[in-house]
Amino acid sequence: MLDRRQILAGLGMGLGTAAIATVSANPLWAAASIKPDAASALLVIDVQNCFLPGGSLAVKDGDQVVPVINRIAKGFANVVLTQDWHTSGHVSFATSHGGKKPFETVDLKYGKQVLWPDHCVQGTEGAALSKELAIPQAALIIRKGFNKEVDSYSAFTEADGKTTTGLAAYLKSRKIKRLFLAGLATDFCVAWSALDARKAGFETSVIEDACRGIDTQGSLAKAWADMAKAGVKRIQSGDIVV
Ligand code: VGL
Ligand code: ZN
Repeated sequence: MLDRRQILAGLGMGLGTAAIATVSANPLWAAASIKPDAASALLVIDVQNCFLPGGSLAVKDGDQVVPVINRIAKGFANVVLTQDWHTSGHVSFATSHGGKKPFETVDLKYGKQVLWPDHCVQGTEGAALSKELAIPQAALIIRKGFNKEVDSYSAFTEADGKTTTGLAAYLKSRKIKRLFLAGLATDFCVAWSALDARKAGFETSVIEDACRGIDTQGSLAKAWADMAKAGVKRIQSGDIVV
């Protein structure tokens, strides 16, 4: 049976291609059409107190992702959570580089590193997952960024580009083929995880309204452009059948 999207795209045939693209891309009223199956997993990235309002690296409106994530998580049998999990004095902290301020950059052995306020220090309340997250079926929590000298935005591979967290092997051994990403922050840990998910061969979608970005020095637009180029799909929570 044709769904409304196909019917409208069909009606658009007399219009220019631009109009057809607009109609078929992602209409707000489109019925949810993505049904998570046994080979699908939801990755919930870094929904931790430090990234929520009042936290040391608060992402604007970061708390608004929580109800969205809680709702869609009901549709997933497979859920993995991540936690940014730094040592004190971590190399990504501005305080570890005399004279540097948060959001400035330094060149490290593995490349350019944005410097952050101290955040997500192992075992602290700031590093804890939001108490509002309600995903009891989540089977794995991946912690990352615990190497004092190397950051890890990605849930798969540290910023040295080679040390893995084991997540890809875990997902593959559980026969997961499709990944859906949500959480904080769109332009850092979500984007880097999505790009590595593509490199590891997973079909990968980022759920835009289940994420919020930091957006420093054009990072949010760049992240979406990099993800599009890598074949990451940009979807909305309403696209998912719960
Ligand atoms: C993140 C900056 C520093 C993130 C983590 O979770 O996106 N961003 N550490
Ligand atoms: Zn961090």
